[in-house]
Amino acid sequence: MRRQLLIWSVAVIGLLIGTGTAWAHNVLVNSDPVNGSSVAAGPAKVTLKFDLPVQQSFSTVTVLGPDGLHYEGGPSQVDGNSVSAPVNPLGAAGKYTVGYRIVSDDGHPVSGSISFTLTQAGTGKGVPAAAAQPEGDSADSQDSESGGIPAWPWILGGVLLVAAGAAFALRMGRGSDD
Ligand SMILES: [Cu+2]
Repeated sequence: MRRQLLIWSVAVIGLLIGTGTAWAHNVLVNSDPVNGSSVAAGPAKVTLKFDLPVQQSFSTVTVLGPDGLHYEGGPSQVDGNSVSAPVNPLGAAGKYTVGYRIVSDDGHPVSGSISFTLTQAGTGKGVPAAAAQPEGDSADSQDSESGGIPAWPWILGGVLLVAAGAAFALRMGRGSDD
């Protein structure tokens, strides 16, 4: 009975997709500069675009240079699905990492990074991390994180369902084949 296996597979996949959207956070879909790109001159600002609206509070964007110094030029601004931050003139040529930490549409914090390469050194000078950090930001961000619901019970539940479905389908198949 192959059909049983098929039905179970479809049911389990459907369930996983269903719970998947239930715990889905915002996902970065685009950026300017594009992740992995090379630029000859430093951008005046960086923009990160997500698939869902970003909440106004607690969003931070940092630009870290190859010299370990920060080049973000001020606090980030949220506009719908996008978060942008002004960028100071860049310094040394090399890889710049744009780190982000946002509060997603469902209230969960989402963080990650993209990078781009500056091919020609600019005239700018970065600042050390401590000076670049917006005041009181880290404490606020941690508060928002503690309110999140962990995803692991859902993942564990999904894994158990798949296992149960597979075992059931195998037993059904074996019984009818014999
Ligand atoms: Cu979430």
